[in-house]
Amino acid sequence: MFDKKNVDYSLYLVTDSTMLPEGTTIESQVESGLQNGVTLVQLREKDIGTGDFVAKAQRIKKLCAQYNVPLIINDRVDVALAIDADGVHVGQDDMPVELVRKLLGPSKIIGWSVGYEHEVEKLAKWGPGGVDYIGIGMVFSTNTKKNPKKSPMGPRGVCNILDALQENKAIWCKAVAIGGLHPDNIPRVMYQCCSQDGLRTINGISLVSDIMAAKDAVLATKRLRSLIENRNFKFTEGSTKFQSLSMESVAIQSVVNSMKQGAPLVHHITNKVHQNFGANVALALGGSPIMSEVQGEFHELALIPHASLLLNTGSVAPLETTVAAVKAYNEAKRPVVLDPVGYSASTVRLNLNNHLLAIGQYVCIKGNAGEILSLAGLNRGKMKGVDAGDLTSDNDVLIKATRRVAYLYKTAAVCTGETDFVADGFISGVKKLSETSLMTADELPCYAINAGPLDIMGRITASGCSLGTTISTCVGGVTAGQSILSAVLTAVLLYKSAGYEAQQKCHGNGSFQVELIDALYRLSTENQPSSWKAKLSKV
Ligand code: 3NM
Ligand code: MG
Repeated sequence: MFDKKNVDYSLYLVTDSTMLPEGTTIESQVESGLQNGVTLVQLREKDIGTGDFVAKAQRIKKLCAQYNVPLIINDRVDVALAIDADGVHVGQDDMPVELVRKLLGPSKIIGWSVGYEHEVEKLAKWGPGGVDYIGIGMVFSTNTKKNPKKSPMGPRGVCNILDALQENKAIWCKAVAIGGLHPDNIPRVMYQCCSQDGLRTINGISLVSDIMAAKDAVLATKRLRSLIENRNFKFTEGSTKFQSLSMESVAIQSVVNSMKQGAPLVHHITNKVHQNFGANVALALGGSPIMSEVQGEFHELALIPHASLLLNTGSVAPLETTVAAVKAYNEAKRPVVLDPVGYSASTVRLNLNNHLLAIGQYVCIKGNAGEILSLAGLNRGKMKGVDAGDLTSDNDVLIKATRRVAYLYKTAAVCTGETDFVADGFISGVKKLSETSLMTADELPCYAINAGPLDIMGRITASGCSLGTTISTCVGGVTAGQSILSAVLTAVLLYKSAGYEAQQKCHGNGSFQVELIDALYRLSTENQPSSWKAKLSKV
């Protein structure tokens, strides 16, 4: 009998006999898993007679016992009792948890599938005598679960459930993530999924097909195990640590130098209004713009030294195209900047942006006040536009929202306005299961950048989008020893200072646009940040 307090949830294999490759059996796949680092097994067999289920369960139980790993039975309390399994996993529509507990007694493990925060409130009311762990899902889309009643929640959805566990003080309850988890996304899920108080991460990765459908389940499990042990999730080549603010001017000069020398390829997938202006902004900074929606060349482009991707969802490119681009740049460990234009202005945009946020890792997410507030979930339930207007005047709320976005997506979040705010979410990333970040969302370093009112910025089109171009060009240039965050701060300072200069010189909207490009060229070429008008301060 296992002491359920000591169960290791880190690599939780759920079985499925319908996907076994030729020459394998459920027993051989499970044993390959057990030999190479699976720490918990769930027998999940649909469409199988009770007799067969019991016989199979007995065989798997024997195997698990050899490796000292607990066995959980999916759904069937009777089967679990019959073979004296270590626990049962039930879904929302299965036998109620209170009854499962009554039948199993206090020492067995009960797992529950959870997809929504209100379900966490329920389990909190049952207390430690109810649910022992939850399977949070589905994280990504998967072919394994037939007719799913939920849609993929992404790492953000997992964060929301972890927050709910903390808010409801369900400290006893462990949590694993499930659904579409594979080596290409597991490190990112481990990195991103953390409650906003920094105290709770997932305790394990739960999966079916990556092992059950593997032609070589030994290799598949070894690979999974090493990802779980590996603490260093690296999603760009540049260091993500910001050195120190006292090095401000020197750090900025060095970022600008690298940008000029690196001549980054700045791959834009952006709205039509921005394409021409953005290309000119990139050129003024010494970058090399390319506006490509040709999926076939994404991998090649991402491998060019100093390439970066700017994704602007203003006029919506096909989802398949944008997803392929993010994956290509993430895979090449090259930076991706996301500008979620009109984030929640329509359901189509909301779904598109949320999908992109779920499938990728971004070095920077830049938005205006309305977008950042929506992303942070701080204007939820309020009417769009009108209320955002009220909230945007409150800097404390904007700072909170910027930090929250940075924390949730482990990114540099930029909120634009008369004062721009930049929050550093990189340091909040969790690199190991069950580890805590020890930093809350509200404690993240945050910076303010101001150059006085620049009303004219709002009177030319694509001025916000071109800050995205500037950020992408700066982060593309980052070399070893520099940080992504200092590149983002440099971009915001440079762009605002250029805006100030252009406003002084222009005669109206038309000449402002021309002067802005001139000023970006001049300021970046002279590279004297101490003379820039925009100033950086710590919030
Ligand atoms: N439960 P794979 S998703 C069994 O969301 C199961 O509750 C889910 O399979 C949930 O690792 C899922 O092959 C299937 O994607 C996971
Ligand atoms: Mg079920």
